Amino acid sequence: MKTALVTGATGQDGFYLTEFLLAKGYAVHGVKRRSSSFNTSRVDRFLHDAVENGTPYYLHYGDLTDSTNLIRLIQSIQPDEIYNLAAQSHVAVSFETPEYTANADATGTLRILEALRILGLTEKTRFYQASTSELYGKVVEIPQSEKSPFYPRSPYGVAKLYGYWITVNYREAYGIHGSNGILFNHESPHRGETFVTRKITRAVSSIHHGLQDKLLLGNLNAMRDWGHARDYVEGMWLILQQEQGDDYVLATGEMHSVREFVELSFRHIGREIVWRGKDLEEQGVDAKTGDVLVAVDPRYFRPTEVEQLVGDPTKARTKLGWTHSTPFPELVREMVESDLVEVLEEHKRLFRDV
Ligand code: NDP
Ligand code: GDR
Repeated sequence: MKTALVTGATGQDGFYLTEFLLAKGYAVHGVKRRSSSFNTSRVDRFLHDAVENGTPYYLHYGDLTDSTNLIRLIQSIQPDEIYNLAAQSHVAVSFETPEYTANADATGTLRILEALRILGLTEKTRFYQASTSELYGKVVEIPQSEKSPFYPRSPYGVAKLYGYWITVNYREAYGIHGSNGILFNHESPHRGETFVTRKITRAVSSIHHGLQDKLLLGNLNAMRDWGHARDYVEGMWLILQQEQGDDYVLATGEMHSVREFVELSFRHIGREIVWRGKDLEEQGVDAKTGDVLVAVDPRYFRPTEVEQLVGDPTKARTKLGWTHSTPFPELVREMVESDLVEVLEEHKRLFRDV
């Protein structure tokens, strides 16, 4: 049985990757950080299965900012594969907490790689780094491939740039089987609620149930290459199954705007959006009733924005045999349908005890 260590186990990708690796017969050790309230809702089902059915799933306290903890964990687990998914992953928040973001996302990556060196695991353990399309930032070529130049536009992007290069450096300097997955945006019903896609699908669902009037957003014109997280975790695993460590773009090759995501989400609840006004005054209005359903709020603008990203996944397709399998409209539909149920359940839970 192979053993995998997954940092960021409680996040969106941590959930899908754990599900995938358990199905492949791995023993999975997740790392969760300490939090004052519960942060394991995505992985509770694995914990339950571990107790009830003996599923080889283990959750450990840990933090990417604590090297002693990482060394101890890696020493006791002796993993065959490490997937470093942990990060302060919110681009807008990284402008507010730049030093912490660098500590977790940049130095955190170094801490794991150093742990492998200190523990003499450079030959045994394969390492996956969660790199990102945010590395391209201010885009100079479209679509972006493994060969496109990087120009990060946020403290998050800059921290991840370090994570990318330190992984390449440890591969070249110490022969570690280290790889970067340069993943373009991937979403799902398990996406964090403050990323734009989930914020939209939750708001659309709340509006449908009469629990919210309108949705406030920042840059409606930003364009992203959005895929489904379930497809992308398979790519992560394939990357670590290759003979040599290497760097791969995982993307759909299609680009859509935030505006399109909004329109499509509202269409699922039978409401057609028309756009009125310009810039800060812009509003999305219900075509039939004239109700304002979307408004622009400058609080959600970023000091420096990444306007458009679209990836070229040719290398992943030809070398890994990887492709995404969820078309954009299907992704939006799945997220809206899931939130239509979840938002209502949350609301009922909230008012049940009052
Ligand atoms: P999430 O934000 O959903 O998950 C991040 C995880 O990291 C959470 O489990 C979080 O814990 C944990 N974490 C945060 N800080 C620390 C820390 N200091 N020590 C230990 N754990 C920490 O992100 P995703 O699942 O969406 O993304 C996974 C990785 O992939 C991230 O590194 C992200 O930057 C990167 N990425 C994501 C893309 C995407 O579109 N989703 C695209 C490209 C890259 P907690 O649950 O307590 O918050
Ligand atoms: P991103 O994702 O920054 O691409 O990073 P996010 O969903 O936060 O933003 C996408 C685009 O939408 C615009 N936007 C808004 N974004 C948010 N969060 N909230 C809003 O109200 C809003 N209005 C417009 C943003 O300006 C942006 O252009 C994600 C994260 O998962 C990273 O960790 C990962 O590395 C990249 O994707 C690839």
